[in-house]
Amino acid sequence: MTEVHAVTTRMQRESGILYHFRDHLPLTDRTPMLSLHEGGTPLVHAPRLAAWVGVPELYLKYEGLNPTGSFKDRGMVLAVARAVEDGARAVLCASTGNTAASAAAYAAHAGIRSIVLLPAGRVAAGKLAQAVIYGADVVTVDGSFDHALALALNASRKFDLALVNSVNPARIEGQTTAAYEICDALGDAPPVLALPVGNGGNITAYWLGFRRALEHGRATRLPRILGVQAEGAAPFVHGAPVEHPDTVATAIRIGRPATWEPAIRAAQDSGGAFRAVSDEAILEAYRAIAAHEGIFCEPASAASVAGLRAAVRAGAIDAAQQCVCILTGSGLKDPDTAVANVEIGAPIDMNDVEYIGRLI
Ligand code: AN7
Repeated sequence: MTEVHAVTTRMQRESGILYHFRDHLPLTDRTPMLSLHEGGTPLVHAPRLAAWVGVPELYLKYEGLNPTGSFKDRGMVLAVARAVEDGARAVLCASTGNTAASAAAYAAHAGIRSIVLLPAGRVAAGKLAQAVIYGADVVTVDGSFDHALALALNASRKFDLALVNSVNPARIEGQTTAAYEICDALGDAPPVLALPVGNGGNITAYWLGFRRALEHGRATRLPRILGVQAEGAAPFVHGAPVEHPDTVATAIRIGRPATWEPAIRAAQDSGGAFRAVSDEAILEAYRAIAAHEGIFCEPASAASVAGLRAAVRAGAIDAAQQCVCILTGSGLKDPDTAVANVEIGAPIDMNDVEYIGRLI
């Protein structure tokens, strides 16, 4: 083995959340230590966006820098590893897109098959492209995500397939690692944490992670958690399922969340709340995050910033505090939404240098 090879092999072996958080995750001697170098995402200081939101100090946890471009990789690496350990030859999930991309990638990396059920016509282009190219069996369902999830639950029972939706406890366990990383980066838990909520898995995982961080002395306090939903898909805000969920933030176009009670407890027990924001407010925040901080997230992720801004303006939270917003996915997942309302002018003459001068 060459020296370079030895170093890169070690880097691979000692990467990812299974290795880094091995003392905090449900691993056994037989769990394959899969890694695509997930986790370890940056917590970006965002002073210009803080002024726009109306808070003194704001950080963005940019989960779009995970290997498949979303936070799902943290839970998926563990869920797929446990499935492999249990002898599964295939994993199954329903998805608004990111779970499917992540499941397909980790299944490919582990050498097993993946079957992903997607709501027909409502999955962002990048996510669909990922699922296809990672080699998943992509099945579109004539219905919403909620129908696809019901079908996945049914099929997983009937055919004894490893379901890797967030009803799988390994998904939640893996996703707790983001809370540890935030505590380690800030030296404590932040007073306020805002994140987008769809199925309710991630808010459940963060609350569990912060409580464990407190127990282990990684933090001295717990954050208030603000769960943000899109107005057209806000079952946690209404306290009841939504029959026909709709929003530009297709990742969180979910009317019947799979994780209900634990998600509600996360908001309530933390002294936080759920809040709904309009699609206009989501897109405004989506542009502001990119323009003020140079970070391109997907629309669902921008709901966290839109919700925090709305809560500050409504006087619903004490604004004089350090805040963290979770940017759950990369903007490159959904290029169509970015360019939907942009007119690019006709090509200019190749010698028209004066055109550039007129721009400044
Ligand atoms: C970017 O991929 O449900 O409340 O099937 O992709 O844990 O569901 C995605 C959810 C937030 C909401 N931000 O998290 C799926 C899926 C992004 C997401 C959420 C999702 P949960």
